[in-house]
Amino acid sequence: MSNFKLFNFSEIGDERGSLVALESLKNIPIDIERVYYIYGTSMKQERGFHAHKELRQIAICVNGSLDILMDDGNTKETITLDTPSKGLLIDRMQWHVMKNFSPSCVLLVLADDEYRESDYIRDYEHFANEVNNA
Ligand code: T46
Repeated sequence: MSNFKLFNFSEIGDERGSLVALESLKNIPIDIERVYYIYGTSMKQERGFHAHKELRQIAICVNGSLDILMDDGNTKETITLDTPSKGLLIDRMQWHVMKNFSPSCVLLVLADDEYRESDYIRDYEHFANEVNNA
């Protein structure tokens, strides 16, 4: 049983292809305020290395694949995203590292707030202290 939440989205498919529809607070547990995407990453690059104090996000690999190392301060788990029909909840106070990007990877991220650098914890020791003192 995983400590991290992976959603299997309903696919609406026919001979023309597949479609996934996501609606705030309906089939995803966040109210979407911002959307960004990451692409053009190389296999050797790793990104992330932070946790968010308040921000909640859903990460969806809409093309290609990558691994996301998730760490809530107690449990670490590597989750592979390799289909547009799955979404990973990156909840508040979850350290995450994105790696093993396939050349074609496009990672779409839905976020429930605007960009705020002050919401990031980019130092692992600080993160671990915050989690253990919570
Ligand atoms: C996260 C993971 C999954 C902006 O100006 N606006 C934005 O909305 C975002 C997301 C980033 N930026 C700027 C901040 C940095 O100067 O873009 C630059 C790259 O951001 P960062 O180094 O934080 O990228 P990643 O890939 O390490 O992390 C990103 C998100 O920042 C982060 O919130 O959870 O993807």
